[in-house]
Amino acid sequence: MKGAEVISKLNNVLSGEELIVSSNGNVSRQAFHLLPQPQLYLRGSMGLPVPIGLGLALALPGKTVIVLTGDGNFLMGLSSLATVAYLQPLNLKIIILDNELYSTTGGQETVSSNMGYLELVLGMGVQNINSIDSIEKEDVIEKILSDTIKDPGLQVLHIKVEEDTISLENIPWHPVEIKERFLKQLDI
Ligand SMILES: Cc1ncc(C[n+]2csc(CCOP(=O)(O)OP(=O)(O)O)c2C)c(N)n1
Ligand SMILES: [Mg+2]
Repeated sequence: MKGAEVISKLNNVLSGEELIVSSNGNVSRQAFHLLPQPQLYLRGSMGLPVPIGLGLALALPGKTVIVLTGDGNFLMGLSSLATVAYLQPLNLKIIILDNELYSTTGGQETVSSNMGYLELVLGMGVQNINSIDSIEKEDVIEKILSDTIKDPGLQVLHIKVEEDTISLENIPWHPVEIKERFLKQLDI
């Protein structure tokens, strides 16, 4: 399955109350077009979805925070996962869409094809890690996504996906507008 198809499946299992942080490039564009708006769509700021998701989860413990990240973004901000594991925010759910590429910038290879995500994330101290292939698990992926966001505690889901062939239109909002719209709906 392609990353956008996984995000569409995620849309089917959201309650609408979740806060979603998406990584820059295609993932944020897909989140913008395929999920309820507004969310925190990162633009330009590569590597930051996990630390920003961590901050949100700690600040708003009553909210479920979902981080949707490409593999390149996840790897760039990898050290923050150790902090996540140490702090164990119960309301944080991290979904890694791993196409083994920096697809947004032309499909250069990341180092993901050489990595064992399960062992890596476990070794960092996250107990609830699931690593799946979207093609093998196509029939049950919606259930796995649902479990990831609804099961109690810190959860990490690593999904191998196929490269997206359609690039969706860019987000029409400036980053400042994204922040303002996101904060406004938080009602704090
Ligand atoms: C520090 C930095 N380096 C490079 C870029 C350019 N850039 C934007 S998106 C992207 C690829 C992101 O890869 P990934 O998170 O795997 O998402 P994908 O494009 O594969 O969906 C890159 C290299 C950037 N925005 N910031
Ligand atoms: Mg990628």
